[in-house]
Amino acid sequence: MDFSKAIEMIRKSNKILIVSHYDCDGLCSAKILSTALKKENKEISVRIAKELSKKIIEDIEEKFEKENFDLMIFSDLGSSNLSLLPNKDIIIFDHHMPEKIELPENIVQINPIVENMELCGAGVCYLFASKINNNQELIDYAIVGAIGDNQAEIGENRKIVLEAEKIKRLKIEKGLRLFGHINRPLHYSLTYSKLLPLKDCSEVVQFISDLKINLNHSGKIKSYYDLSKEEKERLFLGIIKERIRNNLDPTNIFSDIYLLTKQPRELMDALEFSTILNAFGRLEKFDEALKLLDGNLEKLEEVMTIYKRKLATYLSWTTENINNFQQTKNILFINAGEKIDENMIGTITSIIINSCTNKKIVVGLAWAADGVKISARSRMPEVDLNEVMNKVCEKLGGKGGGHKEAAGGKIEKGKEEKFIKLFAEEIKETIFN
Ligand SMILES: [Mn+2]
Repeated sequence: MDFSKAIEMIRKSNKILIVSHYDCDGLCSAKILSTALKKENKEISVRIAKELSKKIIEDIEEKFEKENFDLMIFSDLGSSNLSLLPNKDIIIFDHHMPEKIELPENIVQINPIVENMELCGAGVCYLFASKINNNQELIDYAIVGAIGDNQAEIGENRKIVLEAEKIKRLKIEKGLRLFGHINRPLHYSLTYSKLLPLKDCSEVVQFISDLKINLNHSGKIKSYYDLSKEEKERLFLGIIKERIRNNLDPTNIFSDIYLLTKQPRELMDALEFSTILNAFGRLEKFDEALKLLDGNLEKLEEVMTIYKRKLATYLSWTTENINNFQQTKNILFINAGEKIDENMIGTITSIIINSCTNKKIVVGLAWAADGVKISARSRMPEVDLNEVMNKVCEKLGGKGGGHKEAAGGKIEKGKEEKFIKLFAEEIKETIFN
């Protein structure tokens, strides 16, 4: 990736408007760019966007003109909307599939996909930041962005991971395959991990105490991270024994934990950090998210409580109705209408495909203010969701795209049934229901 043109544009400008995507990767991109550019004495303003519609781009252009900005940077978005972008000096740092038009002259685009590479948006921003100055400490956010987009082990992201380990900002440990290593009470993370064939929390608490592990840690409940080496060993052995006894594979219980050594405890586990940023984004707490990234943890607990409550409500609605949803042999359609917040339909489809169904593709549809938000997840290697979503949404006058295993789109309200039919046809199946 050649950053020279982008650097030249940065050197010439003073007041820069950064427009970034609202998910973990986008928020991390905004953090990296704004920190690095402030260091260069640029005046910076950040705008977080869920998507780039015509209306949003008009808003951005108006702000740009009114407040006399001289450069616009898009991060973790922009490439798929090239023809909508205004005729101003623009830099794009993105890793989404570019719109298939000739790149307008006013735009400098840095997109690893164009060069057949894989790197998350925050990774692109980090490489750029490290070209303009010493910005090593920003590597944390490149890693969190990659984890948020589920690609830390892939392509160029891997190189950044190795660099972070080398400068000791990242430590990768083998640990139990569960979520919330540092900040979740152990019995919760164990219960949700499904590592144990036990039904509920109280059985897990009993299991832990049978192993002579004291969950109490000066009035607070221990997390996985709080266990001593000996306690961890007892826990590993206990889980392995329990799994063998129940005829479950005892080998598949570990995963890598990415520990950001310089972050506060709340944000030290990169996976927890990415979940937090996604939660802030989906609740549209953009200012709070940027403050969190600047080290202000005041709102963390409050926002996460709201998020967990919402997620639990949506998830129980989905699982209660799962047998009534339209489905084919391979696809489950969660046509949620107003039952699920459009910002969270993607999370729900991810959870459902990972732990609540044997279907190979899950598609969620939820009402948004300006149409129906669609989110699809696939674990069928022969399917390219980016292509399918793009084609089907466009047929219905909407827009869609993304990645091979995860893609999204938007169509007009009332076209849900047509979408479902066309989508199933595109995957070449008939709807039985
Ligand atoms: Mn991204």
